[in-house]
Amino acid sequence: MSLPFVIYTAIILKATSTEGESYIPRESETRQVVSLDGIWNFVVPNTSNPFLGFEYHWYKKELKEVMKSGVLSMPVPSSYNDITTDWRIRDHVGLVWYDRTFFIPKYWSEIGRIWLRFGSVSYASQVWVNGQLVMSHEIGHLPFHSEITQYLKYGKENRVTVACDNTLLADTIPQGRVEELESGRLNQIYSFDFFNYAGIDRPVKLYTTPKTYIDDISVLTIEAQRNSAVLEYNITVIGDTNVTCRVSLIDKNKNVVANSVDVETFYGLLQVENPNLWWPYLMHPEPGYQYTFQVELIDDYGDLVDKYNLPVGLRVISWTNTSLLINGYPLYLHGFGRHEDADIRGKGLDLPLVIRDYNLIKWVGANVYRTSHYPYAEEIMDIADDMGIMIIDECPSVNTEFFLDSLLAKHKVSLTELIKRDKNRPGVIMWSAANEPRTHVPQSKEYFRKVIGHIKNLDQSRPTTIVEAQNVNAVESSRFVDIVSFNRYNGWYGNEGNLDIVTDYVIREATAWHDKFKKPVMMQEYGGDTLEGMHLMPDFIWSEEYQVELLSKHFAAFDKLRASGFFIGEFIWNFADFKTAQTYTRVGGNKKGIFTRNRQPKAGAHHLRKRYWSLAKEYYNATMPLDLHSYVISKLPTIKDEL
Ligand code: GCB
Repeated sequence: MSLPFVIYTAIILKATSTEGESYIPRESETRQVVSLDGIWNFVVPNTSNPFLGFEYHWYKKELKEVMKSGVLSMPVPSSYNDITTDWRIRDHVGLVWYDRTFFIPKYWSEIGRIWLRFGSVSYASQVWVNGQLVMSHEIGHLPFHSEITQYLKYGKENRVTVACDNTLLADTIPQGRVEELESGRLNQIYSFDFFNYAGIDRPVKLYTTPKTYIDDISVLTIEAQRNSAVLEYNITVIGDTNVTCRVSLIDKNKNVVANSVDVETFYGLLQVENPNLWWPYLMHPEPGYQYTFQVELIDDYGDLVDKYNLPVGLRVISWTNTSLLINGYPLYLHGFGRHEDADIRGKGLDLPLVIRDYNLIKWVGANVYRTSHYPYAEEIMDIADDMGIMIIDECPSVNTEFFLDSLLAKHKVSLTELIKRDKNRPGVIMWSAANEPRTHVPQSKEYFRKVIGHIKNLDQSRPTTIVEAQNVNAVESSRFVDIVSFNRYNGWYGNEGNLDIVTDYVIREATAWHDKFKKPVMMQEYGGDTLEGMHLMPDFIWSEEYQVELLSKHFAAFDKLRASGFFIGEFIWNFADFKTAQTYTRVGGNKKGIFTRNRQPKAGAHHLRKRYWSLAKEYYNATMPLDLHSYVISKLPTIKDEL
């Protein structure tokens, strides 16, 4: 079979790694941010010639000028797949095109530098401004940006064009395969269990910086005690480095609690007396406390050149062979695996949904989730930092089957970009290098030794994990990590209907992982598909009763394991129902959520809530919500006394 897209993905996928400033654009006295979100023009090319757009230079004109018809309206940010009524668009494999126009005020020509930044485009993309190629990026769920100062027309209308390719192949992250059907249509095949949504799925921003600007900031809490904390910082500046860098740590009452001026190295330490440490939700009455780390560049005349305000939390993560600690206190993690997923918008960032999800996370009493199976939007991460929700930050490597050198290189790039993006976040407590790679395959050992080594080169302040699903006896890759994670679907993909075996199986397996690797152990996935509103008694698979019972059998195992001293976390799969590829094992998607896709609770959510709050009470003496148990009966001592 000839696969034209293998060639054009090769063109489009020539990744130019993003350089410099990796943090989210924020406005300040020296910076402006303008959103390019809204309705863009959208074209799905005639698949008989996927090259058409490149051959005819569609990026040189407006799509509406190029095309006689077929230009659709597409919201940004959103996945494009479920917006239209056409299954061909939903299941399209290959390139799609977006464009829109925008105005640049005349005075911006004097402002310094203008940048264009995409929160993510899935999977690969090329971007043109006024017909000139300004950047290419490969791997979804990660931001990229480029300076576009020289490509803009000032005081005039400008145009941005994006070609986006969703093709997954053996050396993309994640892996996939494409087949040509008898009908001539291309079909994307992948083994991971979520819909391969695509498009400009996160915000697009134009922003300005001065010519001399703060390029990158790294902060690291190196000491977090009750009466003192020490923050190490490292700042890089691009442009005229003959500026003074003033650094201040400002508390929520706007008091400067520490500062320093360092002309030479832009590196230093800040000491804070009686700090407000960053504590997780439920562990402290004021969780998620963040200071503002303010960086100012000052020129010889004392004028402000550039300024950036970064929220920072003071906290230290540490770990031993049996435990994970924050600020010296042992953690017990109780949370979820999740997805960025909702009807219509797919993986598109949707702020009402984001806040609803956090309200549910808090309601249910979870203190953590894993960004299964890819990095989540920065807006979502910001709220976790702010609310004190801990995050296991996963890169987009899921179900890796073939351990190619070319894949390893990209896997490392995905981790570099992820760590660059999230290195300063207090909520991120661990890096997950992959979900369910085929680690029974011998080549996986060397592959993951390199992957974990790469993470350690970039950040040693957080532990690492690989979320394993192969038989513990066959796995070697978890030798390299700090915390062992495993997924297992007892009572669902094995022994379905036999819930009486679950507790023992879970205890046995968790113990085996610990015995083999001598590391703390977490169960990262367990659960069963549950059709909302389906009630069957006695419990039967797919019913809400079965999910409740399946959870209970795991809870019993977790309690025994907690007592054993090495078991540090339980994560139900999944927070909410989500869309998958079409298969006879999925009725409209994966239904293992304790919430529906519409974010309403199943019976399992109420059940889980009682456990998570009880754990929070037991470990951190959290105050239980008053509505945890609905009113049933009061003791009437007077009646008994009278008898
Ligand atoms: C898994 C995967 C997850 C799936 C889940 C399931 O092991 O990690 O992506 O969705 O099983 O429900 O099958």
